[in-house]
Amino acid sequence: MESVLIANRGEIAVRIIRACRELGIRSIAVYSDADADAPHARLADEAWRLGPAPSSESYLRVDRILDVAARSGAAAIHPGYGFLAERAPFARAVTEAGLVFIGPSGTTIDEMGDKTRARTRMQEAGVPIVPGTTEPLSDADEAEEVAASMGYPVLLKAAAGGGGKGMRVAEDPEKIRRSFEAAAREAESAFGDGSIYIEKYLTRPRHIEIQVLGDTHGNVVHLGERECSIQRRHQKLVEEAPSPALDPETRRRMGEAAVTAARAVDYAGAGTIEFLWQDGDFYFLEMNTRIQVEHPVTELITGIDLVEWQLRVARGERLPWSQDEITFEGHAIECRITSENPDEGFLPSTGRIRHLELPGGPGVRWDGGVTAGMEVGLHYDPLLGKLIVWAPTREGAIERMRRALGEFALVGVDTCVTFHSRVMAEEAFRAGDLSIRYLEEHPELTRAPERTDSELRLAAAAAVLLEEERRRELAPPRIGSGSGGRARSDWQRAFSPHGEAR
Ligand code: MV4
Repeated sequence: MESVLIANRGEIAVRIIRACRELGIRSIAVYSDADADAPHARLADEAWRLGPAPSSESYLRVDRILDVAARSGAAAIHPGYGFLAERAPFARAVTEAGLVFIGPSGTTIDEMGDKTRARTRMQEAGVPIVPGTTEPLSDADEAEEVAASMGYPVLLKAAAGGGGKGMRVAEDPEKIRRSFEAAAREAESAFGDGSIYIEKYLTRPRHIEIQVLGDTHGNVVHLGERECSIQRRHQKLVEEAPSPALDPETRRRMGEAAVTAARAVDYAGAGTIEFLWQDGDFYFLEMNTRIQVEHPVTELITGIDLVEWQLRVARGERLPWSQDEITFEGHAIECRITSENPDEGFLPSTGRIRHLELPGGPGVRWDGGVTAGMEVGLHYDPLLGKLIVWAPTREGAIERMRRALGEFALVGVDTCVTFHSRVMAEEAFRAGDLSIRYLEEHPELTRAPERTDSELRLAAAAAVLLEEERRRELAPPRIGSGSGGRARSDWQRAFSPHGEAR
């Protein structure tokens, strides 16, 4: 497997290219016209154009990706996450073209994509599932009957769904019929399949997921859990490992359940078993058959490079660890940095990145897919990169994250950095009191507070830069300043160590 085509973009494409390089594997990037100068296209050993900016004309074009794979001589394709990562037909097309798909088989992707089949497989394997049906409901009458027998509130879910589409809560018998019809309609339009099943509604659960890793020789291990409860509209914002809620015994039980789940489907590669956790009990929710955005927090507490091991497993290597040899050290937190304004309802922001200053120092990692000078548009997901920190304790990780967020400076598009600083300072978060209702319960995190120092600093930087740019555009080209060196720009004057922030 000397070469891998990365069928993705942004931070995950950069992440995979780096893992390829460390293994001496040739990296082949693909890019759309909007990404011609993007970091992933520049960092790879070679880069091939897919087509115009829209994903439907580029990153989702299976025919064009396979055509590049053939012309570049790629031996394998890594789908990353999103785009085609969990589309069984793509996985099958890759293997039918004689290439290695870095991920599980199309059959496994299909099986875990059908939420009722997944629940059935887990129930058979003895993995606890949320109480409810494992078959779609035939009609609103059956929904009414089953809900009455289970007790309200109940949750109606799309069998072909996931990520919250086609989901409806019904608090009482008056609502069940309307909720069932609405869920079926939404599921039909979102997935072309209106099948709906029903579960007992857990009112304040935590979202805790377990990372699993399997090879093609029947070995499966788990790499501990990630707490992913801080979400907005099913988009995770802050993740951490380990979860502040789990005691060692529950961690062992959940890990065991996750390994059982992976074995039940002969899982090969990196996968994630999602659970809901409430009042000390946990229930299987879904299985994700891809590398996830938040994988770095697991890497930092286990010391295992998950993308490297996806590649190693894909080329037939055996996992070198028994479960007991997987150890956990310290605490890691990830903040997703998106081009969204948290004080305008996370409104997506576009523009050119005029300036980017990244944090560093001990225990700070930036997995990014952007550089200064790049245009941020609306074609793709607003994720610019992830800021991840590690420290020996959770408290240490929180303080380190606060420092790192304070060092982060991006001028040109809005970001949600200030939201993350507020979360790190918020007492329920600091106490580990989390659930999927966190944002709902802390509305103050997404209001415009009085401007904080770092916000003032950033506003000043932006004003200086924009003024400098305006002057540059107006001024005649400089022949060479008398002092021999370039005159110090307003920016340097304003922010040099001995300069005072305005
Ligand atoms: C649930 C639930 C409460 N009770 N199932 C959200 C999308 C999909 N992953 C399943 N989801 C949920 N299923 C029962 N029986 C609450 C959610 C849920 C959720 C789950 C995890 C993380 C964030 C969430 C946000 C809203 C709802």
